Amino acid sequence: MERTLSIIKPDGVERNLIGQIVSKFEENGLNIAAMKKVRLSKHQAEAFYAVHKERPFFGELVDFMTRSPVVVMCLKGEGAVAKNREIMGATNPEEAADGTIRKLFAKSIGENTVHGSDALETAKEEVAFFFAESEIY
Ligand code: YYY
Ligand code: MG
Repeated sequence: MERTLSIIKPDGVERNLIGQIVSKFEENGLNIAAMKKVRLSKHQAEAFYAVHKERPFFGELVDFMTRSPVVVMCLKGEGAVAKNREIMGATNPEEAADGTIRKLFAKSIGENTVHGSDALETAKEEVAFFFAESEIY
């Protein structure tokens, strides 16, 4: 069983899409092992996306992610990291496959509705960024 981190970003929470997005994960065989709503601080958003700190979009990304609350989840299942990325769709919603969360809901590459860990190692770090082991079921 793998674990991965999912975030419903501010644009998804603001548009009342939490239920529809969670359903996508459950329908595709992923289990919600932990879940909470949080408002990220600037410091938290900068730390979470530190890998992108030299990129031109970093400032906008941090502003967006701190604009309003997000929902963070630990998803669990067989091949959860890759499966979550598949359910999410490509970073740019214009390139995302039909039926994916980003194709269905995302408005732009900047406001693309969901985050998902990109590899097993980053998944471990990202899950631990938000959840204590005792909060994961
Ligand atoms: O993992 P994923 O979210 O699909 O994309 P990343 O390349 O890790 O970028 C993180 C985040 O940064 C992306 O979801 C939106 C934003 N972003 C952007 O605003 N403009 C880009 N050209 C690339 C990424
Ligand atoms: Mg990424």
